[in-house]
Amino acid sequence: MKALDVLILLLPVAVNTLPYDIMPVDCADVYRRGFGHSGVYTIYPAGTTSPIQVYCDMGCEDQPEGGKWTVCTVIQKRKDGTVNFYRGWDQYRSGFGQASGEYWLENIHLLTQRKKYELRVDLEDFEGAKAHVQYSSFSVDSEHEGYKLHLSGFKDGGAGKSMDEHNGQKFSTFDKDQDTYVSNCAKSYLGGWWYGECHSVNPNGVYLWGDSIYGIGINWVNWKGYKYSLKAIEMKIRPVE
Ligand SMILES: [Ca+2]
Repeated sequence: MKALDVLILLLPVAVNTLPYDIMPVDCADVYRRGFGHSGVYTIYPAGTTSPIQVYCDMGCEDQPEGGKWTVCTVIQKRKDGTVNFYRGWDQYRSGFGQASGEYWLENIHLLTQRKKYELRVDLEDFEGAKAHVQYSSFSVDSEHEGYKLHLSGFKDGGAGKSMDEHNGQKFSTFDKDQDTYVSNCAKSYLGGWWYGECHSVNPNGVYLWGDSIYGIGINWVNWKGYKYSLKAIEMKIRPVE
């Protein structure tokens, strides 16, 4: 039995508290239960019978002096090319990869319905340079609505506004073209993403160790252009206070 499960069993159940409320929905909930180390934890965004594994980053923002410790739920992670991200719709819906490594989290839509979140995306190139962006509001509509992306409140950490272009787009995979382009962007650029006509960032593209064929790598155009594929990228969310 995992430490987290033990803790949940030991949590006193208040008279008016449903089981749903005592299960952690995200990493912020995990942290509140006393787990302060970054690592893999179990969360229940879809309820008690649907546990999912996630990586919790318990220090996801460079804090100014006296700043608050910030906890993020990692929803997407690339770092070494060990997981294939060129997958179909069902795979993006149910999530894939390993919480300890590279993955796409299931139930991102459900998470963003449970709480209001902001988004942070951390980028790293193969020379060790880092950059990030933040959006003070991040949510994803239901599958019925095409998993449409909503972003606002851009704050630059050196990576530029590339992701803005994807605000308001539906999610597309090679087997479900919901982009706004005449052809199939997911097929052209070998990922699954909120493609428009087609992309300015391609976090779920092919892992290419630097040099990228135009647009198919893990590109972030305002930072490195269409011909550079990043070493690492992490998309993470935290509840708005
Ligand atoms: Ca299309």
